[in-house]
Amino acid sequence: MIKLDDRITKLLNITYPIIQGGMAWVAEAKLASAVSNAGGLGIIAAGGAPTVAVREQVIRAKHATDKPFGVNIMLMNPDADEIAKMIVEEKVPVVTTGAGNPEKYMEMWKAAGVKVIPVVASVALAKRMERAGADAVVAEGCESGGHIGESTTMTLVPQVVDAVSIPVIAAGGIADGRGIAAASMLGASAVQMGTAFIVTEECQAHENYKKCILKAKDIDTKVTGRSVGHPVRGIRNEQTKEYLKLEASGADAMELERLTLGGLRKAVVDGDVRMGSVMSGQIAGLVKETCTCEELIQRLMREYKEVLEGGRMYVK
Ligand code: TUI
Repeated sequence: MIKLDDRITKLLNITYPIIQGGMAWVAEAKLASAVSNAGGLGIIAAGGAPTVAVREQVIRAKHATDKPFGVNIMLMNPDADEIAKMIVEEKVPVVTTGAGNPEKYMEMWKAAGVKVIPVVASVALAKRMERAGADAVVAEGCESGGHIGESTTMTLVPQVVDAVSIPVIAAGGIADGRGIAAASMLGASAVQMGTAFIVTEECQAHENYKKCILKAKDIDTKVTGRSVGHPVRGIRNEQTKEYLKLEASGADAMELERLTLGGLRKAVVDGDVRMGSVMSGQIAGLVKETCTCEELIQRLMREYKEVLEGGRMYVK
């Protein structure tokens, strides 16, 4: 029987090997603290927010939990340098990064005792991150929502596991105990999930956003932005339809950006799921009910154990 090892739970001082992904606009203090209180690792997403707003979320999370939590820095954020320093000032226990290479901050974070977990979409970046002193990496397959790489979770995770000695956290396409068991078979030490946490009661995303995920079928996500080198996965709607039409007609980056600028805020905060960006992973089709973070994590662990003990979860 193959089981997830305890390298990540030990490293992060958490009960369950389940990490909630840092989703811009969606992953705020309320969600992150609920996940941490339930025994996983909650993460506050900086997204494109200014430092002052991210710091406020960190302070809120500190009031809401005494368990470890993390901050995700989206490295294209113009405030990334400042947020990187704020993490040290506020003694945030864990930092994850996305959409870039965080090497220039590693020394500062390591010196301050912050656990550093870059999200990578390739073996090359995983190796580089290990050399730079990362404590672990999240290997994120292109089943994920938001900004994605080229490889699937099934192909990326074992290749990253073979290429590095630090623990690997699998992400992309995981939303139940079967997914966690599969990740353990590929050599992962933990999983990171995003889409499944969006529909939890503690997540403050707009009800329309949650409904889109709850009613999505297997084929309901689309990838836009491949032509401009910035692929983003989300639930198909009027915006993705128009975007893909423009892309096929050879529109330039400026024209395309007009369609997506502020689109995530529009969907998450205003509930405009027609013309906003409803970022979501391909696993949305498996996400069918709302529950608390505690209930979700308990269910995931129960299902995972059932699968390990002989596949009971598959019996109808
Ligand atoms: O970062 C993510 N996913 C994201 S970030 C995001 S914010 C956003 N907001 C509005 C529009 C578009 C995006 C939404 N989703 N995942 C981690 C991730 N990192 N996926 C892929 C990468 C990545 C890609 C290239 C990391 C590094 C990289 O190259 C760095 C290098 O220097 O080699």
